[in-house]
Order: sequence, then C-alpha cells, then structure tokens
Amino acid sequence: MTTDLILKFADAEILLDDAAYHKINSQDDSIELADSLLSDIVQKGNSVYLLTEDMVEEFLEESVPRAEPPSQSKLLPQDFDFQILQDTSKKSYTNGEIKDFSSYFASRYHKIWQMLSRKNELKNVQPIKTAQRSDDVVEVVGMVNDIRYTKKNHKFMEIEDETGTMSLLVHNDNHQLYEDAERLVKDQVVGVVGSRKGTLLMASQLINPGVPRIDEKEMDFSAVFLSDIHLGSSTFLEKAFQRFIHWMNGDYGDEKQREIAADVKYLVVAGDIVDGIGVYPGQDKELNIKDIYEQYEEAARLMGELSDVKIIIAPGNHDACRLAEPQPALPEEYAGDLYQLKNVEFVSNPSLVNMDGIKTLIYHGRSFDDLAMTVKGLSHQNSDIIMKELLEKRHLAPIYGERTALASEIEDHLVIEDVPDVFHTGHVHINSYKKYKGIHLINSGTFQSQTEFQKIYNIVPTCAQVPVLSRGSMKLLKFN
Ligand code: D5M
Ligand code: FE
Ligand code: ZN
Repeated sequence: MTTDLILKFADAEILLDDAAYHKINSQDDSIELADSLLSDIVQKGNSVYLLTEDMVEEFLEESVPRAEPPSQSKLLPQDFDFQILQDTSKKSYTNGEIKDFSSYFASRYHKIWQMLSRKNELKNVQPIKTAQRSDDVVEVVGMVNDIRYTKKNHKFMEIEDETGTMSLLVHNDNHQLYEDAERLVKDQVVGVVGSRKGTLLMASQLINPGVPRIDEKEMDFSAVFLSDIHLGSSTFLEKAFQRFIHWMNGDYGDEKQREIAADVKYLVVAGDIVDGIGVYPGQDKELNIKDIYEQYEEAARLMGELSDVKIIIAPGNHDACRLAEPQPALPEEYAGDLYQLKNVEFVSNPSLVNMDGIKTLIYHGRSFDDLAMTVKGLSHQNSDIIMKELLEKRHLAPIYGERTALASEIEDHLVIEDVPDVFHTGHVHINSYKKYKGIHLINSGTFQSQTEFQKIYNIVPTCAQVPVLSRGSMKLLKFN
C-alpha cells in the first residue's frame, strides 16, 4: 500500500514530501485520492515536481462537494423549458424624444394594418387618399384621431393614415355599430367599411384585428401569478405574504393546497414588487422601508426562500425603472440582491415568455387607468373586460398621452403581435379571471391593503388572493 502510493507519484515524476505523504495516506481512499490528485495536476497542466501538504489540502477542499446554496434549484436547469420570447429591455433606442413620434405611430399602424389586411372584410383595403376618390363602398384602415358627438348624438371622428384623413360618422340608429364605436379610443388602429358621401365616410362596419380561438395546451405543472406586492409600504401584508411563501414551500395549507404547491414550477410577478419612493406626494408617511435599495433587499430576502421554482419578474409603475412603457427590466443597480438569486429572470414590461409551452404575456396594466376613464363600461373592478378589449385591439396601451407614459420608440413594442395562452396583468389591485377564446386572462390582485389614495378613489382591493394555473385550470388561493 505504502509503496504503491510512492510508486504512483514516482511514475509521474513527482516527489512527495513527508507531510503530504502522511496526509494522503491518512485518507480512507488514499489510492483513489492519489489518482485524482495526479489527473488534476495533469489536467491543469501544472509542472509540479514536489507535492506539499498544503497542496493536498487545497485539492481536498476543492473536491469536497459543497452544500447546495439555497437559491440553487432542486430542479435541474434542463427541467425548465423557459425562453424569453419578447423583451424590450435592450431594444429601447430613444429617450422618448418627440422627433421619433412619426416612426412610432407608423410602426403601430403598419403592425396592425398587417393583421387587419388579412381579414375578409378588408380584402379591398385602400389608402385613405385613394378612398377619398373612390365611389360608394370603401374599406380603409385608420388611426382614430378625434372623437366627438354631433348635436344629434351621432358619433363623429377622424381617422388617419399616412396618405390622408377622413371623417367618420357612426349613426346612432345602428345600435350594434354604435356600441362598437363607443369602445373606440384615440390612437387605436381600426378597420372601417363604409360608404363615402363626399368627404364623409358613413361607417357600416368597424373591424378590430381581434384574436382567433386558440387550442388549450397540455400542462403538467402549475404556474403562480403575483403582482403589486408593494414591499416597503406600511400597508404591505407581510404576514399574508409569509403564509404564501410557506405554502409555496409546502409548509402551509390543507392537503389539496399542498398538492397544488408541489406542482408549482413558475412564479410570475407582473410589477410593483416594491412600493418605491417618491411615486406620489406624501408617500413617505406610508412607508415602512424608506430606502429603495432596502426595499429590494427585503424582496430578495423573501424571494430567496423559494428554491425550486423559476421566478420571472417584470416591473410596474412603483418600481425603480423608467416609467415610460415599454419599461426595461429592473436595473441590477437597484435590485442587486435579487440578481444574486439564481432562479430569477428579469423581463421588461410588457414581455412575452414561454414556460414549458405556455406563452405568457406579462403587462403591469397602467393603461387600465386610461381605459377605465375613457370607455363606458370599463372599470378597475373588471380588468378582465379591459384585457379582452386590449386583445381585440391587439394593443396594450392604445391611448397615447394620458396617464400611461409611452416612450416614443422607433418601434411600437406594445402591439400584441403574438396571441398568448396566458395574459397576466396587475396594477388595479383587484383580482379577475376570465377565459376568452381559450386565453387565460388573469389579474393577480395585490398584497397591499387599501391605501389613503385608494380610499379617495373608492378602490377596494382584493388582498392576498393568488391565482394559480394548476395543470390548466384556475385556482384562487387565499392567504388573508
Ligand atoms: O395602483 C393602485 C391602484 O390605484 C390601482 O387600482 C390603480 C389605481 N390608480 C393608480 N394611479 C391612478 C390614477 N392616476 N388614476 C386612477 N387610479 C389610479 P398603483 O400603481 O399600485 O399605485
Ligand atoms: Fe400596484
Ligand atoms: Zn401599479
């Protein structure tokens, strides 16, 4: 045995000093250790001729399998079929300056024109300038400009394309059409069939790009949806959130709930992870954590307890991000500790991700404020109807220049180009769910109780209720 060891090293022309020899010899598996030591030396290309005890110790330390750090997932990386399909974080070329205005709108127009021109009703679509000279029935695609009512309460608006503008009249006798027209908003791109009377177009059909009915996908896992955690706020429901974390880890809930937890593979967070600072006047008084870095440190501490799920985080209007949409992913500068977690993916708002075949469109939902204000019948309480409307319009924030700051990029990234399986939003702090044409429309509510601001606006949040898409069916888990 002893000679075997010395011979092994002698063969490799390496001398062992006494201490090193004793160190190796004292190990249970001294021969195997000698072999791996020698192959390590060869592998590293070291020209070692004298092996000391220090070197043996160093090798032993290196080769001891380390305890897995908690953030490393039990699931191997290859167990996740995850891709970020659309992310604008690195595609933002402008600082939102006015000179890019025209290319931004041209991009919006052309993307939606592409979708509309494939419709049967718009087979003979013409540029507005040509339509102005055509007889009788015309088909055009225009951006809605100016919406008004005539004295007799007909709807009157202007539509525009790159070639010209046209006035559009929707008669209130035509109830269905009038209802459709009531859902039109400024800056949206719409298809119109109508008959031309001079410079006026009498609409007979208004056509949205819409979405086709999609087939439901097989799902052998669960995905959890969160938003509006508002960490750092004095109204953040910490105890409820702890219960949620415990449930995720299999330590909370009845048997059925724990079964669901065991299936969870993805956790998607659609913005407002923290309450932020200086988001509204007097916010200071409503903050428990008044430092933005500390707010994200706390987020990392809580998220860090989740080990075997992939966490996808998009920002919201309270996060430390550019406010104008598309919002790039959370900057590492602010959320450094979250970036240390190996199982977190950072995406822009909006973004599209693939989670094992389930295409998920993530959007915080700032534009809901504008739509709720503008369109009759839309409100914060029924964001599912707003989501349906946005899908029909194929745009996440059609109204330009209201509360939703939009960056005038060269390209309009808020057009919904791909039809998702899941459309996940937040912002309104009120849960909603609807399945529309096979698409799961999810609003994931909040972990923040009613704020002073919300009291004034009579917004009553639904708190600590977490939607889980469990093997294709929706479950709402309550932690309050
Ligand atoms: O939004 C929290 C809640 O407040 C949510 O229901 C939307 C609503 N909200 C936020 N800003 C406005 C404005 N400007 N008008 C009307 N309603 C609003 P959060 O993003 O968490 O502050
Ligand atoms: Fe929020
Ligand atoms: Zn928000």
